Amino acid sequence: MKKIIKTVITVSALASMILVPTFSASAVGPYLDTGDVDNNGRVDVNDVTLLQNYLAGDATLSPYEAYAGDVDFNRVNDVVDVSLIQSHIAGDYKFIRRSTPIYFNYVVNLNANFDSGKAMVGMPVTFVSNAYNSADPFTYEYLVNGEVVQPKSSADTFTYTFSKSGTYKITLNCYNAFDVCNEKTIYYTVVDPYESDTPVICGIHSIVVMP
Ligand SMILES: [Ca+2]
Ligand SMILES: [Ca+2]
Repeated sequence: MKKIIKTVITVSALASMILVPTFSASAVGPYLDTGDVDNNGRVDVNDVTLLQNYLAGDATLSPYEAYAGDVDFNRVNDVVDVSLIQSHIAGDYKFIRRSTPIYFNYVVNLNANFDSGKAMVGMPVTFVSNAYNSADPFTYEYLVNGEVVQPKSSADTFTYTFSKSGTYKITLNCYNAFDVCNEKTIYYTVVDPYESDTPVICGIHSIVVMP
């Protein structure tokens, strides 16, 4: 049987919803002061002590405290940060930047990579995402119909092969450096391939963004 591939737009009840690019406005949250490890509004010896205790294994730091205590912004809390905070308190050192804004509603995008495959049963599809306007590094967790299909990691893409036709809820939970989660959900429709004397029909990517 001669197979001819043809694409057809998948239509679902959800298609009546507005198709828009995945985008959300960012909003500025409070600022984190560099070196203010305990986040009490001033940089003093107590911040040095807390960081030293953490390095000695005698204290834990929240993501906010760890970020404020990484005063050379190399994503590591170590003795260099302790020394720099001490120098700062003594007036001998100025931090690279004095504060960092915390964005709670930062921009998260999630889409199918339209070149990765057709939206068809048995065909791997790669989803891509990115986030910006907040403190990085970002981490990403992906869910299909509420089930985690790719655990939280630095990977901003995931590939999934659908075994049944239908409309799927694809969710991205994105976390910024402060572990603040922003969610993005899309609906993605997958169709069955079939063969006949007329062209084989398969789906193209049909995405509906949650309002
Ligand atoms: Ca402090
Ligand atoms: Ca550091």
